[in-house]
Amino acid sequence: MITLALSKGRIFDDSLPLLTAAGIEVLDDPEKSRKLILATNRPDLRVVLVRATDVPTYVQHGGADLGVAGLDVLLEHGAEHSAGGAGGHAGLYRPLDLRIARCRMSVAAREDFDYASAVRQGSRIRVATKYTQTARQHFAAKGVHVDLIKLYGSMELAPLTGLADAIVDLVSTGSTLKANRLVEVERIMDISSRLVVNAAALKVKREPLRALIDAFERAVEGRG
Ligand code: PRT
Ligand code: MG
Repeated sequence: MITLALSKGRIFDDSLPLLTAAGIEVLDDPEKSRKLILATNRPDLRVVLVRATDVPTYVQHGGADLGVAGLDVLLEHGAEHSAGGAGGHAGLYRPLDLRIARCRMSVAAREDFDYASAVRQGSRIRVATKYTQTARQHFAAKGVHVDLIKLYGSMELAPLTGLADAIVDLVSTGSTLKANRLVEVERIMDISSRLVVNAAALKVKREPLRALIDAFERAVEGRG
């Protein structure tokens, strides 16, 4: 049996066309059923639904053979799990950029906050974010002094309430920032979802996993 970890919502939705192109049909609709294990048209392949941030954990520890996770999630996971010295992605093989669920990680602030001069003057900036590891690395590389405030959601609220001067968050259309009268003041990086594979599984189930990775690769290439 091969287990593929996906998260509900945009990762699942954007993965479906790639699965279809690879000849895989998921037999349940996660929005309608409460099942966490979904059968597919292939008796040797099942999908498990986990939180987006849990996908790397499932794959790294073998709860799933492979999975789809945003680069944002993978970077945070890698940094968090590298403290032991074994490397943040030990056992996690990352063969493919699936080019789905694309967005960018950016710094945003209130219209009346002069980010450029704060940076130029070397002021300490208070930054609220869910992505503390990525933010820390970004500002350290620029030599900007920041106090990071860890949040788990609704980052946009932080500059509006005076909790922080700026936020680091994902932006796709920009309408969330706009609705909260925030402006994107710096782009940190482009984000897309990646296929991640358990390295040990790749040895034990080499043939079927290779075939699956190749099928995904062809599906990605086919979409240009
Ligand atoms: O939502 P939940 O707490 O259940 O989990 P999650 O946020 O981890 O999962 P989900 O499904 O929201 O996101 C999964 C992955 O999709 C992320 O890890 C990203 O790699 C990718 N992705 C792509 C995005 C976006 N685009 C995106 N726009 N993830 C989140 N957003 C959010 C963003 O944080 C902001 O709140 O959408 C808002 C901005 O969108 P725009 O279009 O208004 O700019
Ligand atoms: Mg979300």
